[in-house]
This record gives sequence, structure tokens and C-alpha cells, in this order.
Amino acid sequence: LRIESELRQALSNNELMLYYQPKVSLRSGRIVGAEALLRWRHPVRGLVSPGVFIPVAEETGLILDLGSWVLEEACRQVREWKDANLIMPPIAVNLSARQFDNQLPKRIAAVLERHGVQPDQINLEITESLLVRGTDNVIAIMNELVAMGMALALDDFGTGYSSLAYLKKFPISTLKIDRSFVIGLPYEENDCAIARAIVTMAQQLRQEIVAEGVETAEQMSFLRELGCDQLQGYLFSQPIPAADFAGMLREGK
Ligand code: G
Ligand code: G
Ligand code: MN
Ligand code: NA
Repeated sequence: LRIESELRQALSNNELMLYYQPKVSLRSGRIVGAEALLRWRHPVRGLVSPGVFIPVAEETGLILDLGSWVLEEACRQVREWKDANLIMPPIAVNLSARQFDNQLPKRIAAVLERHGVQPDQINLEITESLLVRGTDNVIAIMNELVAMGMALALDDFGTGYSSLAYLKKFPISTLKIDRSFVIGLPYEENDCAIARAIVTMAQQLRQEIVAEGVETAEQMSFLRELGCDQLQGYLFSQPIPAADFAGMLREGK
């Protein structure tokens, strides 16, 4: 309860910020995207992890306001970077299942327009729980977003309950292999088998594959050999403040 009311205040007091974690092409080694991740700078507690406050926000419904703030802030930031002549890869924003209602495409379109940001400049990351809810309604909303020119990525893939057969029903262009399967590469046989199966399947479905939580050069080589497209993880960079990410882009990494 305490977190809930403090979180409400955080929204109005500008205590929230977005960090950016680069996504790197395994082919070129260049930054080809980034994921925006919420951070809360609490005046007393310091930096509070989203692992703590996102679940509370989901339970209380506050995630709707948080989610709107995230979209707004990501678009504002992209606009600022573009005005500074930075060449921007797409920025991915996490969407909670609760944000997925009929009005979502219209709301997103309005934010994009307000900041003069093109739809392909913002990607959306969703989780499997949304697919499991799997109604025609969800598919219709996704199709609307794709028709607007947005790309959808499936986050934490492999940790939920969606069957592989589900995947082709949804207009998803990117799969993100959950970091729990990346940790054991290339030494854990089971993780290797799972990673290989996910990459093979995604290739058949013509989806891009991003590996999350890549921390070692060995994991990277294994993923490259599998044919994985992009990596995201501490090996390349932690999530970092906007100014640091802009600096990285300027250095042409
Ligand atoms: O950045 P970190 O790894 O600490 O994030 C922890 C969790 O919080 C992750 O599961 C991540 O997806 C989630 N998260 C971070 N930012 C957002 C956001 O803007 N919206 C939603 N819905 N979840 C987020
Ligand atoms: O659930 P989601 O995938 O959106 O969450 C991403 C989370 O993973 C963020 O909290 C981010 O800080 C964390 N993360 C990103 N890269 C790594 C990594 O290489 N190792 C570990 N342990 N966590 C990571
Ligand atoms: Mn994510
Ligand atoms: Na993830």
C-alpha cells in the first residue's frame, strides 16, 4: 500500500526515468536497437528496481498510468535525439497485458503524432501471458498496431505457457529468448537444446531472434553459430541513462 501511494507521487514528482539497454547485431557488432527500462529514483530509498514496483503497479492498475508515461517519455526522448541529428535505431517499450485494450492503438498513434515520431521508430515488447489470454480481440489489436507500422516482439520467450502453435496466430516479428535459457550456454546441454529449438523455429516463422541476458563471449559465439540475430546483455552493456546511450550512438558503436 505504501509503495502504491509513493508510486503515484513518483509519477507526478518526476521520479521515474527510462534507462536504455542496447541491442547489438551479431553480424555487424553494431547497435541496432535498445530496450527502454523503467527506473524509479526514490528520494529516500534510492534506485528502486522495477522488479519490485511493476508487480505492485500491475496489481493496482497503476500500470496503465505508468505505461502511458513510458510511451510518452520514450517518444519525447526519441524526438529530442532526432532533433540533435542522432541516427536512431528503433527503441522498444514494454507493454503490460493490462494496457492491451481496444483503445491502445489510438492512444499510441496520438502519442507518436504529438511528438512527430514515426511508428517504426518505436517497437513494442509483450509477454506470453497476453497470448495465453489469446482472444480474437488481442489478435485484432495486434493487427491494428502492425497496420500502423509498428513491430511487436515477444519478450521472455519460453517461460510462459503458450504452445508453439500459438505463435503463428499472432503478428509477431521478433522473439526474445529468455535469459534463463542463455545462462547455461554453451555448457548446459538442456539450455543448448532449448536455444537451438527456439532459433530454428523462429527462423521457420521468419522472425528475428534476440537473446537476452548475454554475459559471456562463449554465450555470444554459441548464439552466433545458432544464427541468432541480436544480443542484449551485460556483455555489451547494462541498461544505461539516456545521455550515456546517446554517447554510445555518437561514438558509432
Ligand atoms: O530493468 P530490469 O531488468 O530490472 O526490469 C525488471 C522487470 O521490469 C523486467 O521484467 C522488465 O520487463 C520490467 N519492466 C521494466 N520496465 C518496464 C516498463 O516500462 N513496463 C513494463 N510493463 N515492465 C517493465
Ligand atoms: O523482462 P525483461 O526482459 O524486460 O527484463 C529485462 C531485465 O533483464 C532488466 O531488468 C535488465 O536489467 C536485465 N538484464 C539485462 N541484461 C542482463 C544480463 O546480461 N544479465 C542479467 N542478469 N540481467 C540482465
Ligand atoms: Mn523486455
Ligand atoms: Na525480457
